[in-house]
Amino acid sequence: MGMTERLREDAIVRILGDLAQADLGDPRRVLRAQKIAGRLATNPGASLPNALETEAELEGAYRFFNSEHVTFNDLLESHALGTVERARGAGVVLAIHDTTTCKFAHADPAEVGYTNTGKAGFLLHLTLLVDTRAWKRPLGVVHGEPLTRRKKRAGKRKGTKTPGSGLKAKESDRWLRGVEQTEQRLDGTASVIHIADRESDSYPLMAAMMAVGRRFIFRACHDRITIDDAGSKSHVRTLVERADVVLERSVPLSRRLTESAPVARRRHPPRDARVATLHFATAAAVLCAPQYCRGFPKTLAVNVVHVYEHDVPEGQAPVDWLLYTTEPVETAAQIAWIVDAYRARWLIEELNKALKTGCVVQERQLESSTALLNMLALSLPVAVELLALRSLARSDPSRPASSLFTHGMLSALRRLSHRPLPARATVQDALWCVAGIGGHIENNGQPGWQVLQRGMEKFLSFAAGWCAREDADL
Ligand SMILES: [Mn+2]
Repeated sequence: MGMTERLREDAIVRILGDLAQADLGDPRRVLRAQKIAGRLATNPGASLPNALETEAELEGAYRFFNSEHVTFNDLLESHALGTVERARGAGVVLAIHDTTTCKFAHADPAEVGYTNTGKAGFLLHLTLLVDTRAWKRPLGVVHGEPLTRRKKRAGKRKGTKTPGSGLKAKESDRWLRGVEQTEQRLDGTASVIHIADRESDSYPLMAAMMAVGRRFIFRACHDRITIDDAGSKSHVRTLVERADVVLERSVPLSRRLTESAPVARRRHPPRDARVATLHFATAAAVLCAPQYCRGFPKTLAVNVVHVYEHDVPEGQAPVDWLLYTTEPVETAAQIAWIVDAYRARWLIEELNKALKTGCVVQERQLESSTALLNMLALSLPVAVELLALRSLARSDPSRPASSLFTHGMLSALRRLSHRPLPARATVQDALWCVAGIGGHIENNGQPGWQVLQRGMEKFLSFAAGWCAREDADL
């Protein structure tokens, strides 16, 4: 895969600065880590042999990733400390939690672990901190936890969980571990709102968080039972469906492609790009503890925000989110803020993609989960900075394109693109041209990661030749 965008010097300085704090037992190892990270940062998405300049460097990198003295946690730790520093003074930060599957086609599952489908890979649970000021700047990852299944899942029947074959029993506790780790690291320097998708929906999780005053916006998976003052019970959905619509909003939805796994397809049906009119309704709900939840409070008082869509085009699944939150829902502004905060969850999806489209998944020389995780840990800060760049282009599209690309690259882009690039091009103009090169079709709405990646790949290989010719004059 080609690189996506070019990282600016300040981003690289941040990455290397964080690594300087790493405790790897030997300062030479820190230097090695910085050297590799520096190469990855100036060459994001390139394979290791392409990113590293000499044979000696490449061998050094393989030795580093395979070293018994280097661990995922130690490498992540320095980035997490830097992230906390960046969160200082941010006031309110979002902590977005998510679990993603990392697959390694070249690897042996007996060595790196088994995915759901029995292929080689593991799960990675990450917590991304996001600034809520001017634009939603991703600050970095404060918690990362690999989850490795050492045995192939037995049987294919739905819902079968043979003990020992799947995830460890308390693996669902990863959400709470991520929350508590984040809070501990920040230690009050910023106020945190935790965000997660349907996978996190758990009464014990919400109960444990509320007991110590944690704030959250979680998407509901189950339609839970609620109880009112008079003691009568109903479902959460019934409550919000009775509530008045308090806000309406037009929101552009991006196109979503079909996913290969049937479960994923059911959860995330493919969708065309469209502008959706979303309706927002809220209710205060007192959730009843499910039967199996012993030792937890019998009820939990939360606010519920329902975001949904009428008049959906034929064949498209309507937007329908049920959010549980500790945040107030008294005014339209508060409700809009909650939904916007939840929508910032796309950042972690993008981070996962950026991380996985990089060299990590293709690196054939790394065969153990330890080495692959070390590689992931060094790639993570690079992926965060790439994400920040894209997120800035989204939120401040009128910035000059020259803040992203050199003069030579812009002239190469102008030459290659069939879409016109204005003289004083903005970041948005440049990305639009790149998307066109990647085969983006205007009617499909905003270009996605893949089309940009493809366009960027073509553009960069063209620009490399173009700029080399210009440099030859120097
Ligand atoms: Mn998820």
